[in-house]
Amino acid sequence: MILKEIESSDGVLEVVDARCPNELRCIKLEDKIEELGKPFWIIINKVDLVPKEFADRCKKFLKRESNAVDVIHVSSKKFYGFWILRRSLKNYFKDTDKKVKLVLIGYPNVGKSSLINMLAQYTAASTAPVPGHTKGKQWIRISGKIVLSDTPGIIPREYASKDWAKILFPRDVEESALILLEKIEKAEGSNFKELYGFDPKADEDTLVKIAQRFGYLKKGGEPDTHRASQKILSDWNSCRLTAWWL
Ligand SMILES: Nc1nc2c(ncn2[C@@H]2O[C@H](COP(=O)(O)OP(=O)(O)OP(=O)(O)O)[C@@H](O)[C@H]2O)c(=O)[nH]1
Ligand SMILES: [Mg+2]
Repeated sequence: MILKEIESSDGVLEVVDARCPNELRCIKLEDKIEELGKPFWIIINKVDLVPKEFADRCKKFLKRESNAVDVIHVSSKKFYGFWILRRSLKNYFKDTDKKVKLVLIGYPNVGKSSLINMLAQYTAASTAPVPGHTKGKQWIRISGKIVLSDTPGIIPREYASKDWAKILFPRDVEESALILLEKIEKAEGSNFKELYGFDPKADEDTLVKIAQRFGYLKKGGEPDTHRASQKILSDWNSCRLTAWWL
């Protein structure tokens, strides 16, 4: 499904989360994109959630380690990055006469929809359907000839590493929360202590402490670690909880 979208495009915007940009890129898919002969950009979204020094270091790292045409910082929340992205795209396609159709892809929760909304706001007056495509599909006009599909491609579970498959597509929330906690425990920095009142540690006791702190108790007063796990995952997904690592 996602491969079809990529195949019928002229280029791909791969969105990653600034909190852990290298772990949330999909190298397997990048290789496929290259095999198909398409250019791709890595878009580091949510840069407002990490220190600037860290974001800059990630950008340098990804420029060196990947075959992306360019690596761009954006924050869909702060409306940052549109013009830099547009300049990079225009520059790459400057010798092309025909229309350029781009597709945006990324794992769940990296901010694909937010980013599309941000881009659409810059170009609100100029979104237009392109003939010959599924009815209802809208194209966001980035420049005169460059358009982006407003329907992002979600990278499926099969492409994710074992850890991220469990965090992003959770089945057993306690297990998922502990895997995320382990990453946060080893992170370069985080606001975990500010949010929960103690240092992050990937163990059952942390879930118990969170349950007690927020009053998540089962009948009989036993701490509800299931709800505590849901809280950690939801704070991470809603970006209240931040932590960063390469
Ligand atoms: N701080 C911050 N939060 C962001 C930014 N972009 C997105 N978010 C938040 O990240 C969460 C996920 O954003 P979405 O745009 O829904 O992500 P998505 O990739 O479309 O997610 P799925 O549709 O589930 O695949 C939401 O809580 C957003 O508010 C950003 O630049 N900065
Ligand atoms: Mg979405």
